[in-house]
Amino acid sequence: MVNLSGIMKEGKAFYLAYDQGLEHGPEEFNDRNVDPLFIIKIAKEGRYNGLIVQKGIADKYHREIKASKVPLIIKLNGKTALVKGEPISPLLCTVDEAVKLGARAVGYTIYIGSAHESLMMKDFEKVLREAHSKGLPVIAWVYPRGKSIKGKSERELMAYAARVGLEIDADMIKIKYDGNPKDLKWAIKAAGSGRVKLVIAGGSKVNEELFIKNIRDIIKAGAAGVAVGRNVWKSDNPIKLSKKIRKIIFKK
Ligand code: FBP
Repeated sequence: MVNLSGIMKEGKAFYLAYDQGLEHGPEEFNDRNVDPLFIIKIAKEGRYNGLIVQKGIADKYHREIKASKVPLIIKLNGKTALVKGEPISPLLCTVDEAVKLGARAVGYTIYIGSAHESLMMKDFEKVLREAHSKGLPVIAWVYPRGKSIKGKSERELMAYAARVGLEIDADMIKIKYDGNPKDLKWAIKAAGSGRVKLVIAGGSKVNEELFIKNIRDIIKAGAAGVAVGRNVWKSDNPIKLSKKIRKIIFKK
């Protein structure tokens, strides 16, 4: 098992995700949050213990990310939202490159259920082996997608995503929350009741009250933390909101 202390504090994870420029495109942004410097400032002032970006931002904003002292998590694969059909997320950055850019951990997406699932599983295995040989934790984004998941319940899919993370030996699993704390408790059990840390994605922007309620429920259910993006950097006051989330996660 690799050491997670570089990206966790007191066993908790509090990450700011900013790979949506690739995954969704600039339509997610406004004049303020289109600028990576604005995000780095939130990560620093909000005292996140991880900033998740693709290699391009890690490279072009290397100086500022380093100066912020926020641990860097590089997402190694990705795709745009423009291609339709069964999703596949190709590798865009190697573990070696991530290490050179100063990453403390790497992230990798697997779309379970996609017709291309096996290719992503195979790449994940290589990434895991390389990362572990360098003592670097691997966070698996496990998202059920594709035609084959139609008709399956959200509870079933969320627990399956969590279990896949345990089975493939991810150090941490990032999944989407279906909004039901009971289902999340089951997913946490499926992931070995804490043997693999579970972090939850924020999702598209919702009103702050609901967002905070979800974070409370998520932490109460036993998740290790959150990796949030849009709900924070689209907020009118991202630092204030970050402080609220921090308080729920760290209870201080
Ligand atoms: P958000 O908190 O903004 O949802 O970010 C979490 C995340 O996993 C990002 O890392 C990623 O860009 C995005 O969601 C992918 O979302 P989707 O696959 O649903 O388009």
